[in-house]
Amino acid sequence: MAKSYTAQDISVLEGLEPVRKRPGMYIGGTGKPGLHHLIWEIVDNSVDEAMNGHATAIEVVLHKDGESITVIDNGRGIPVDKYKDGRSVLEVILTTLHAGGKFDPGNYETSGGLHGVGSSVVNALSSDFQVLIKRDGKVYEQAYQFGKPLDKVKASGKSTRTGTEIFFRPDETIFEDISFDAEWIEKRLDYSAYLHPGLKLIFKNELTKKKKEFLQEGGIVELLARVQKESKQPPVHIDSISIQAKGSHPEMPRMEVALQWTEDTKEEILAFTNGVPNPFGGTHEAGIRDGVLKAVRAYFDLHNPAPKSLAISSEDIREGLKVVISVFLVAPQFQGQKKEKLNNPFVKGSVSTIVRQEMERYLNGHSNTADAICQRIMQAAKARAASRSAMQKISRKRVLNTRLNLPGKLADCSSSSPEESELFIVEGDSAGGNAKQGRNRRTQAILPLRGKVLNAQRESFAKVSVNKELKDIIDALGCGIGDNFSTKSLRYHKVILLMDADSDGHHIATLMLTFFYRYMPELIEKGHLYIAQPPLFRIDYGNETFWVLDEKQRDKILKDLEGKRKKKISVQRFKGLGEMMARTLKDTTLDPDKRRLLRVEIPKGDEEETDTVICDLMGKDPSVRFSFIMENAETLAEVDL
Ligand code: 0RA
Repeated sequence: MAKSYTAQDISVLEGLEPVRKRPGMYIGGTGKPGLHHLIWEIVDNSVDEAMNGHATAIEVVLHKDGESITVIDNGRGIPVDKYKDGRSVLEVILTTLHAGGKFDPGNYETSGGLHGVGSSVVNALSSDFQVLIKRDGKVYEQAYQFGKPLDKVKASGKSTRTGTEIFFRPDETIFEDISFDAEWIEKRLDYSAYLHPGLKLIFKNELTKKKKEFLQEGGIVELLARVQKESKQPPVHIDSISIQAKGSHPEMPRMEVALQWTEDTKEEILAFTNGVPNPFGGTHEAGIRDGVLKAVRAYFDLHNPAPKSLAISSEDIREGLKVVISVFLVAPQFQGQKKEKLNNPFVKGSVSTIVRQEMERYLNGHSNTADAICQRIMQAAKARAASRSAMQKISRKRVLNTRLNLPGKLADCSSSSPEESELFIVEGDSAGGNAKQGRNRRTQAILPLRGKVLNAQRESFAKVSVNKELKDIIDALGCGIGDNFSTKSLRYHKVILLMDADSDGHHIATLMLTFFYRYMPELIEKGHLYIAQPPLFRIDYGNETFWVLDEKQRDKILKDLEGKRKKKISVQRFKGLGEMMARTLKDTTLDPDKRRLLRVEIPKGDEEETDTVICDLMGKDPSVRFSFIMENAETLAEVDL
């Protein structure tokens, strides 16, 4: 039984003014993630109530306006009894900012130690906030605006049930946009269900009149199975390895891990603290990596499955490994306001020790599984060794003679000064042919891409470095790759992607961007990477010609011309670069005096975000990839050159 709770135990710390003054400090920002953070603050309180064993279901309602939310739980209900200053405890909780601290933990059996704390922040940032409590046979209600109560708590009826219902509408003067994204809410609830097995999470969307329920009895083992399925690659061993530890460290009452090797090349670790995802990992992620590496190395040392000549690196061990780790901490510390990264230093060692011990025990007790894992790791080590020797050959040749090593299909420029040289990477042979005819031979080189470009995000370094098309690009640029990259030997100071303005073209451009971002980030950082903008339409009006980039621009020009309506108007749509006359391509896209180029930039301060965006999108649905490049075309700096 928890110690009984009294109103006096809650100490008033601060008013809500600081929240309205600097919302970013409390919810990370006032953009879309910050807006949705309001929901998570409320839901997390209800989840806490459930984790303490007092609630079994939580419902999130997105109302018809798309701009307001209700969160309902069947917990004990926030207490409404009188606090020492005469106000109700409910009001104190909803108007007190518990800056960085927590309620006296002696009275609560919470894992996060922040019971009800975030609700005051949501209250402060809402133009309307209503709370309804069912408790002690009664219903109580209170309404707020901008964090200020409109009245006292009022008993409004009877109920045999208990629970808390919170309605809020974010303050539109604080947030950039207050419309919620149903998909975001759904995804978060979907994940939460795995982390709190047995807890029923309901999402009611009044916009679509749809209701979804998330309930996962299988917990993170089930989540891992889903991660593996989504990778579309078979597992290396059928049963995943799962570890549950209780009370190993006084500050970490619970920890759960599920892991499995797969034939996928990507390592994936989903990390959670107190049921909240940490997209940038942190000390629990570091701990699991360390523990797994140590356990596997110990197993290799004991059983010697690998030939002496085969060196096994930590990358080999991690290849294709899928992990879900969920830790529960009494006082979690995070880096970043949005709890993206766990920071408690003791967690690394603690997780590593438990994982190492449990994994070693498991491997030694399950020799079939252990064998399969060893084979998978050795396969990765062999592939890496093969690609390393291929890479060494490439760089040795380059030292001997850079020119000799150039790819056969490169039409190089005659200038040997990188400052004035440009490389056009062109999709397809026919487009490549046109570009060759239309180029300035002295300063412009053309490299046509024929085969399939690998998705550099999904494939291992080993595969990327032997892919013919990517290898040709590496050779043509002459500047090496990965750790060996150096702009000193870059042969062209402008590297320009020239692709069709259709979805295939966008796809290839996205794959190329991913490749450069992963393996030659400096090329982007130093401003050497560009995207060409070939026209999609040609409009002739008498003897005037307009080159038009997209539909929007076309419609605008046509509207203007309709107004005059004196001469004949004709519109031609280019099916692809291959169909364009060489002369046209030169005049619109190649000629430095007439063309427009987009310079590719990684937005400053957003490096981590760019990283996750690329990680998230490159693995999955092609339509998502398409919209990624379309949307981000706006964030590319536009330069006229
Ligand atoms: C403070 C004390 C108690 C419960 C809660 C807060 C509480 C907060 C939230 C927020 C959303 N749902 C909630 N449910 C409960 C303990 C009350 C007691 O001892 O009866």
